[in-house]
Parts: sequence; structure tokens; C-alpha cells
Amino acid sequence: MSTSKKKSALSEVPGVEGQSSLNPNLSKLRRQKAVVNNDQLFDGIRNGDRTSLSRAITLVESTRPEDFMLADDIVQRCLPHTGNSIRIGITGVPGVGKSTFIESFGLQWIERNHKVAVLAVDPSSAKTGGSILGDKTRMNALSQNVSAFIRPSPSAGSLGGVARKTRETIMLCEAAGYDVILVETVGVGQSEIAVKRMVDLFALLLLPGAGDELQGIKRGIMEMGDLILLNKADGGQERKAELASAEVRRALKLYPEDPRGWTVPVKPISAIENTGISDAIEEVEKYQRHMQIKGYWDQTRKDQSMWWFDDTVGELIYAHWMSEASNQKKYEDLKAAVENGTMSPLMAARKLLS
Ligand SMILES: Nc1nc2c(ncn2[C@@H]2O[C@H](COP(=O)(O)OP(=O)(O)O)[C@@H](O)[C@H]2O)c(=O)[nH]1
Ligand SMILES: [Mg+2]
Repeated sequence: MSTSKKKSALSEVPGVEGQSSLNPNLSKLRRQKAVVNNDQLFDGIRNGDRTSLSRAITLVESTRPEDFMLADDIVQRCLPHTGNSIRIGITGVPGVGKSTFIESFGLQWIERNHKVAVLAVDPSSAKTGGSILGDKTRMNALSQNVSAFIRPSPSAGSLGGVARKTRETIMLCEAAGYDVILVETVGVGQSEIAVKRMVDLFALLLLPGAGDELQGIKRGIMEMGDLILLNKADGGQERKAELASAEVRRALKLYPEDPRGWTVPVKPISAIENTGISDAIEEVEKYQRHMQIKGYWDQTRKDQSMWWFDDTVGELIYAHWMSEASNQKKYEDLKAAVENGTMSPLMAARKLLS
């Protein structure tokens, strides 16, 4: 009896289902969490206390309804202290060197007196329990730096849920004084679109195997890049990377022009040898100046907020409606009718709401 009780308490904590043996301190942590109130949490965040920040993020990531109000409250308190940062999305196929790049890129921002938060959107981690940021070995120096904060992807929920939590986490990090936010994503499709909607600039990492890499990466993702970096331009691959850069620039010319008047820089870099990284930072700063002067910087953020509002409204209305047992039943029945072909999806959906 007591075992099953313990198990159910644990299963309420996102990301630790079935991992009770890995974290014997969990119930202790949870007890500590309960005694910290939002006043203390908020003060802690504003003073740059990492434990407070981590706890607030855990609250935001929680799927327990009793945490929702606390989570909303802490985000609301932080809201006036958000926005003062550069939010950068980083994508590319697995193995391209995102984590290695984030290590050298992040450290160089810190050298320039910035504070760097690294977050991730990785819907696959919900299935595997792992995370693209799991490999902290690639971010060894960064993870030990006092000016860096690294948080793996929330491992519970749909892509939409994971992304929404990451967006709120960005705000908490900003309130804690982090002014460069790096959001890593997996580079295989949907999560890029979600990340694009929460960042100011989207950096795409490619490999210098001219031509090949263009096939590996979806065209839509190429079009999303505000900055394209050809990684691993080292160990004799430098020339190849130059040629690949030229190739990518040519490919980009075939796309419609950016209405914001931005020409996407394409640069060879080596994340391991730390070459081209400060160049990349300068491109980011140039981009920021360009967008601010043209008025796109603030406008894009406003558009993004409105988009997340609409998206969340849709999700919440759906969840609210489904929480009614009779609606759930009706939904299942109509879904069965669609599945066996006796009703069209459109008609079934209309019937559901009639
Ligand atoms: N030669 C070379 N190897 C790199 C570079 N950046 C990353 N790698 C290697 O590529 C592999 C994948 O790197 P990782 O950062 O984990 O890629 P991710 O999956 O995109 O996060 C590792 O073995 C890295 O050491 C680079 O600039 N040059
Ligand atoms: Mg990685």
C-alpha cells in the first residue's frame, strides 16, 4: 500500500516517472518546495539565485493542477522584468555540433559580460526520458560557469506543452538576469516551428558536405534560418566549408527575399577549435541592430505573444471541454465513426459541437 502511494506521488512529478530509485531525495525536495512561497521564490529569482530559478521552472513545468496557480503567479510577477535579452534558437541535425557550438558560443557571450541561459525543446525526450541537453559533457566548461544556467527540455507533454513551458522558462530566466537565451532544438521538423515562435533569431548549423546537407535538412527549416553556420570547418575541411557556404548562399538566392531586408549570413565555423564564433556573435548583434532600427524586433515579439495566446486558448478550451466525461464519450464514439469510414471528419467534428 505504502509503495503504491509513494509511486503515485512520484508519478505526478514530470520527468521522474519510474525513476524513483534514481532520485531518493525527491520527497525531501518536494517537502522543501512546499515551504518555499512565491515571495521568497521571486526574491530569489531577482537576486539571481539559481536554486530559486530552478524551483520556479519546475513549478512552470508541473502538470499538477494545484501548481498552476503558483506557476502563473510567479511568471506574472516576473513579467515586468522580462524581455531584456537576445533569444536565439539553434537547430541542426543530430551530430552537427549544436551542443559543442553552444559551449563555445555561450562562453564567448560570457566573456563579453553577458549571462547565458541554455534551454531545449525536445519533444522526443518525452518518449526516451533523455534529452538533447543530456550530454552535458559537451558543455562542460559552460555548465560550470557561474554566468551560465543550463536546463534540459521538460520531458512531459506534447510538443505544444513542452514549447509553452520553455517559453515561460525564458521569461523566468530573463527575470533572473540572463540576457542571452539559447534554445536548442532537435532539427527534425515540428519543434523548429515552435522554437521560431519564441526566439528573436534562428541559427541553423549545417555540415560542409556541399549538397548533401541540403537534402538532410528540410527546405522549410533552411528558410527559417536568420544565420547559417557551417560547422566542423577544421582538420583540413576548411576549404570544403568555404565551398559549401558559397553553395548555401546560392541556394538561398532562389528563395523569396526577406521582407525585413535581412540578408542571411552564411559562415564557416569550428565549434571545437573556436573559430568563427566571435564572428557569429557579431552577426547576431548586427541582426539585432537591423531589426530594432526597422521596428521588427518589438513587433515580432508582440506577434509571438499573440500567437501563443491564441494557441493556448485553443488548447485550454479543448482540455476544458474534454474534462467533461460525457463529451469525452461523444468524442470517442465519433472518432470511431471516422475511423471506420461511416462519417467524414468534418461532419463528425460539427456533430461533436452541435
Ligand atoms: N571536427 C569537429 N567536430 C565537431 C565540431 N563540433 C562538434 N564536433 C563533434 O561532433 C560530434 C557531435 O557533436 P554534438 O555537439 O554532440 O552535436 P549535436 O548532436 O548537434 O548536439 C561530437 O563528436 C563533437 O565532438 C567541430 O567544430 N569540429
Ligand atoms: Mg546536442
